[in-house]
Amino acid sequence: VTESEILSLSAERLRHGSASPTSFRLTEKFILLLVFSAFITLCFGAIFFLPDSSKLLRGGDAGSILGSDDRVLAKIRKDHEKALLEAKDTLQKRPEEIQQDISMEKEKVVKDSLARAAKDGNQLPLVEYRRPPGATGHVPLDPETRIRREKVKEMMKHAWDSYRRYAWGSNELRPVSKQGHSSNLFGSIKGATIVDALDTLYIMEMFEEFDAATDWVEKNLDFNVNAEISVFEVNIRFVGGLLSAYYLSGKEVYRRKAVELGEKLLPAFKTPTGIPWALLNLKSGIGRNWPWASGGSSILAEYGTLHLEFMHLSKLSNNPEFAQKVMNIRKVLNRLDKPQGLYPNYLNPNSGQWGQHHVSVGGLGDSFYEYLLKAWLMSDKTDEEGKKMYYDALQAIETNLMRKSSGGLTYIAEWKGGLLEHKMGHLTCFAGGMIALGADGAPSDKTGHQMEQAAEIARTCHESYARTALKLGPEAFRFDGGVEAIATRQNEKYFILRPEVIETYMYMWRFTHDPKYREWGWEAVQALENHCKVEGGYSGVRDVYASTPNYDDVQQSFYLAETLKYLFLLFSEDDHLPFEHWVFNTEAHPLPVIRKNNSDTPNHVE
Ligand code: DMJ
Repeated sequence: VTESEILSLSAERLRHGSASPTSFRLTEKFILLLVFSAFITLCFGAIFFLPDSSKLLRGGDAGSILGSDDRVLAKIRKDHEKALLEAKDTLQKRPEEIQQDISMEKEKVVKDSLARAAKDGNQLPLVEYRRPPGATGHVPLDPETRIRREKVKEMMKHAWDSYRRYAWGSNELRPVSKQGHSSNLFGSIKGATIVDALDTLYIMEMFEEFDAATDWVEKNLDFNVNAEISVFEVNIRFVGGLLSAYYLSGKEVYRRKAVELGEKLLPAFKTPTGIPWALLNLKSGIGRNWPWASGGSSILAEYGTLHLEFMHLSKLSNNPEFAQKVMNIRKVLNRLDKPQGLYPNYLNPNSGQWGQHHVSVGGLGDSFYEYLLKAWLMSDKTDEEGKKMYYDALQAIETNLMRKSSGGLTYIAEWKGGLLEHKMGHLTCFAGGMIALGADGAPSDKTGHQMEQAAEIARTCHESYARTALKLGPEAFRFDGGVEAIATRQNEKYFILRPEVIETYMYMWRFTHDPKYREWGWEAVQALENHCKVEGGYSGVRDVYASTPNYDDVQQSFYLAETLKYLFLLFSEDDHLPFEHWVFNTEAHPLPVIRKNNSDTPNHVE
């Protein structure tokens, strides 16, 4: 029966007036029966197929259905009340408390996601790699500078090829005996020279060598060692070297290895104050301090030289723990009284009190000051705390340690409980470069003064070289007993290929373009070639005042990381690793400035 047939039947009935049920014709009755039985089938079907039908069929009565509705309603009401109470609680909190809750919640989310990632075997979050400007440079226009730059590259090639030939995989090379050398600073971690040299190879565009080094790192660099290492040395050379190699090349293996090693260093911070131990067993995670350091103290230049690398580790791993650890060091230091505004070299990690009141801008103190300034620069100048600590410390150093000799040489002495020792270390010579780097950010009336100080320190350090037979600087020189800028003790006359004087020439050249700094750098190149170069590489010498070199038979890894890199940059254009984009760690490993518009800026992590 079609719709139109039913319609026509109804129309006919209308035409004949209203019809009683008894007057239905057979066909009509049949159609009605059909419609009725369809309706019954539909109702019956509904009992089976409606969502709650099973309950009905299981014999659930109306009361129990109503009961479950009540329960649902009660739960909704309870949730609602709970949410209201929570909202009320939150509104009663102070904004700082709310902020703290948010950061704790955020931290928890990060930790959970890291734990999940670790479980998946994928330890690192995805980061977008963008090469910062100036990773490689171009040939200088000036022909003499071009030749000098090429010469430095040749020196690097000789140092690297010799290491590769005689000591591949060892930490350092013995260039006279032509074999490997292992210092106990790295425990049984291997390949210090390879990791320290990576970025120098890259910036000199020695890519075949860089690839060979990468291959070694991928296959052999292993931190799962049951041995005690120096936290400071491993951080500045290995973590720093790996981070720079990552930022220059974008190769993931370097990010992975840097974070892996950073995690291995974290147990060093398990002390009552959070001031890390100097030495750490990488397997057991047990730390201790150097036995000779004032009553079990940690060393300022060691625990104070982790900041730059650890901020980058947090950035590259999304793990805020690294940054928190180094920010806590600052907190501890800021709570302490400083004698004359100076930072003693020794601090006890258990009591949080200073050890002996010895102050130095050379060994045991040096890079702590450097990292305060560079933390500020690397944070895109947002780390105001680091900035203040640096300029305050420099003021105290100027007042208490900086002196001028009767011959007119400015030097930075050592301070021992208020008494001055008129000696300046080769290590202290880095301060010329540091002061020049910070001069621009100093209060405006101090900028010129600090540039002068930097230039004077550079001149003094140059004198310490010029007054020797080999034209290489001694380990320490004195300004007493009638001498100026000369080593008087036999055990201070050695030169171990250190970079600090050349580092200062490089900074001074960039800031002043005074040609004398390139000349002084070139003098150093000639001295290195004449007195340190041997068939199997470059060696340190035991006495710079002797007319012929007595070799110490060690090619230090920092010779490739720092000395040759700073020489190369001294003879390069300023846009190669420009200071507005890169900050050098204390081992000369370039780290990019962390831009403030990036949500991962150091202050944000803090
Ligand atoms: C390097 O390892 C670093 O420059 C450190 O800060 C001090 N000593 C050596 C180089 O002399």
